[in-house]
Amino acid sequence: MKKILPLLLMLLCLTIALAEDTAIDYTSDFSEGTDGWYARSAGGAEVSVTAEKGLLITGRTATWNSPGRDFDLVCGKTYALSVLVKQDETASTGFILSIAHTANGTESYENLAKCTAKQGEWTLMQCTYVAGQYDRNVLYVEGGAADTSYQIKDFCIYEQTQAYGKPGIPSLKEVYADKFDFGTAVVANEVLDSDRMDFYKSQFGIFTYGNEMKPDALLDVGASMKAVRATGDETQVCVKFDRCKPLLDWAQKNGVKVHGHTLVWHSQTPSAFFREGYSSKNPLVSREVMLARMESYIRQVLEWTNENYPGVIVSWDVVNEAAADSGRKLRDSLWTQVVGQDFVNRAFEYARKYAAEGTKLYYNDYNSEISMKALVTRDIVDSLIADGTIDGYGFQSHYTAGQTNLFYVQVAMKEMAKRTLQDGTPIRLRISELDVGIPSNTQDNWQTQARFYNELFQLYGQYADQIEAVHTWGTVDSLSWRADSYPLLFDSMCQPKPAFFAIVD
Ligand code: 9MR
Repeated sequence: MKKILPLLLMLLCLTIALAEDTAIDYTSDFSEGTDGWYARSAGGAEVSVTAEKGLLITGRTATWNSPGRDFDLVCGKTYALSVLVKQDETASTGFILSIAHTANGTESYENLAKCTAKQGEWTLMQCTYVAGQYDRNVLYVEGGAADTSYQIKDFCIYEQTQAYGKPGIPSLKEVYADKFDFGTAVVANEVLDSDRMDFYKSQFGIFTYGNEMKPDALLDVGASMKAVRATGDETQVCVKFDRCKPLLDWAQKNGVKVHGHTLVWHSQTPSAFFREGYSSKNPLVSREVMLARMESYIRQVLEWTNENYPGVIVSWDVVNEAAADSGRKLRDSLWTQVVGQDFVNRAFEYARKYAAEGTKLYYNDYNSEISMKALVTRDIVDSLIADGTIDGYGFQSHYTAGQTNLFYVQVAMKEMAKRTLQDGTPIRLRISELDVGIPSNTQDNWQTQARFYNELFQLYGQYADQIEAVHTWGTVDSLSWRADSYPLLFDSMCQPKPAFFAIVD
């Protein structure tokens, strides 16, 4: 054993050294050539090095033509990216830093960061990206009209290797354990980073997917179209669950709860769902067919999740954002056009029919602190209470420090909290998508944001008996849907911000 030990140690060091070598830490260097960058184009576009040591793309004939480079990204690893871009052709032009990834021969795209570059000014784009499961990853910068020429330089990408969070910080879920569940929403690739998820698990007790359980993720339009063709039955609905499985698998394995978002919504729902033969060119189906499709979709989603992940999904947003932005009425949508004014009631009726016993059913909406919208959301909730199908209301809570008036938030909560369900219990409340934007990432704004979060949580404390859960809509600023407003409790390096300490201290 004594003889083998040094050998084993050597092997271990070698493995660590090799592993470290593979972590990307790259800055573009155009001093001796194009450094592996090339023009993404079907021919015609070219890249060349300029006197400013930038990389210029010329001869573009399509908007997707762009300077790109292949990178070996590792699934689940988090990368920090930045690049400077400059154009000399128009007063100002928008640019996007994007990734083209390929899996099983199919290329797909994600936009990672945006900027507007004024004529002649080097302009910065930066972001964080968690890599997905792909065979090839090409990072590229595109923008301007199809024939605009532009330069990039100082493209940096490095793998974030420092620990998530800070040792010894309090845990949100533990601090609020006697009041309500503390949760967060994740974007698809976050779930692939096991270290990140371990940290999230130490902070949060309930998780939501930002996009992967919405109708556009679960409805299989192609298969539904084929099923209608094969049977002549317009009520056929086919669903698929590949996109939502990673979080559900992780939650099941780790004994963590999930909140489902969302069964019925006017947005992120393919318009083909509402049309004959699932073809976007065809006329809308009848109310009867649409109700049958709605019931079938809700039944299949709830049955599949109940069978495969019993007890994991404890609550659902059954309908999201049905209230109009102005006027005391429902929002005009394909749901109201095809089904009519009772589509929310029908969705809850079906959800109640197929949900496992004890699953809490929520109606979820935004801006419910704003006068008319507050009335409509209460009208919707009242009609669902009369039907006996609802358990609670979700305040999305996308706020902006300095703009959102906390007094109205307080009034909205007080009014909603007065409602009693048919069994005599008070309505459940949920803060479902909390984030608080600030204009820029400065110490002063961080403090203003911290005060806002602190006041909000004082309010939540007053309603702790009725609040089931508070979820922030994401964890780190750079992966938020409002990344430009730095609205969350952790910065892009997953370090706690003053807002975090303002609600745990
Ligand atoms: O966080 C989601 C973002 O990644 C999507 O681009 C966006 C598209 O609609 O939806 C975001 O989530 C929304 C949620 O589903 C409903 N309330 C508003 C949220 C922010 O737009």
